[in-house]
Amino acid sequence: MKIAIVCYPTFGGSGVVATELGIALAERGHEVHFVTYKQPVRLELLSSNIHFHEVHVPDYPLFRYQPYELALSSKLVDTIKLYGIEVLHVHYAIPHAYAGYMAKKMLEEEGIYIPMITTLHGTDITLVGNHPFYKSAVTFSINKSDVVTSVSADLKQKTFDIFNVEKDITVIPNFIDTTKYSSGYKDCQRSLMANEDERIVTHISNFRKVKRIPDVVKIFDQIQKSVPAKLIMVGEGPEKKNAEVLCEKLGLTDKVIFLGNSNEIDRILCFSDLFLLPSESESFGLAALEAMVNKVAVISSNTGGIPEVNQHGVTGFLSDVGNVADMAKNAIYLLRDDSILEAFKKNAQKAAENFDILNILPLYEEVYEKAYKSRFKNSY
Ligand code: GMT
Repeated sequence: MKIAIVCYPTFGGSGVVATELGIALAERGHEVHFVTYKQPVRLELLSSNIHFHEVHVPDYPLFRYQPYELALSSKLVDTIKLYGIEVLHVHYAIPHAYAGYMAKKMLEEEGIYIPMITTLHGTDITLVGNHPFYKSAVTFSINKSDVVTSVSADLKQKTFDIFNVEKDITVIPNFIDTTKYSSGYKDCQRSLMANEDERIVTHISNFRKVKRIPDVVKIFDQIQKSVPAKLIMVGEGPEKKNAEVLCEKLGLTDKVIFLGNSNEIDRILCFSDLFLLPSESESFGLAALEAMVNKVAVISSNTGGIPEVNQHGVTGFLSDVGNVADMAKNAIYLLRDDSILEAFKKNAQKAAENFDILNILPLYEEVYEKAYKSRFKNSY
């Protein structure tokens, strides 16, 4: 099929999922066209059936806000016509579903029907989309999508709770390509990060408030009082500075390494023992799944879709949001004992296999087929 994918090209989970999905679809013989304002970070190689179309928003002094939705919907119309695109898949409702719907209606004027699949990722529903300034437009664009998918059962329920949604929502969990990890790094070069007697604890995120970054530091502070350890913080975002200040205040500066954004997540996870994800809300927790497939146990909050990924007492532990003491206690339990830690790490890797791309990709293909067939029903 010829598929256009709209996503955020940055380090966020929704962009990562959209990019990995596009790459996997192309490997299965589909023709994939990414339409976004920058080449997606994980899209390193373009090939004959992966295309990238950049959306330009020219600066014009009259505008206080540059109209990205307008530029995106125009670019979609042009791309869909030029390449004979058969389905449009937008990731993250705001503003992609809105712009996608405008493109769809413009094309209808020319007798072209393009089905639109909207995948909800989390903050587009729970945080941003929920805001009264956006809510009507988000509700409208969800209801006008031909197919709506969500990355967890919890997010599906939240969407029904928050919005007046008339459409059914298909849950398609996020995925991982386990074959990429099965061989693994032979030499993790863990000695670059920690001494032999130290455990390595890792956190990866965009350092937004929702990630509860101070909890990450406080949990680690408790851990290192009982078990020799280092904390590796990967990512960039508004909470990073405060985290650095907190580390200094707690006397942790020589035990915490801030690495910034990285394209070498697997290399970092390769030498990690434990992953911390104490988020306030999390529709799925792709970062936790990426840790698990790399054989890293997970200490997380029990919020949103995380319990659909991290299994309490099996792949790690879940605690109430903000319960730093409980998370630290569970982390110490795992890190103190080699055999317990190894068992949890193995379980984590095994559980990640349930989310193998080979199981999940056909679910998206099914949705595309269904949406594509709906053009007969909707043609005029
Ligand atoms: O976690 C973030 O802040 C980034 C955000 C995004 O939109 O890129 O991630 C959301 O989508 C990911 C992929 O589906 C999910 O794994 C994350 O749980 C979800 N984040 C939240 O719900 C806070």
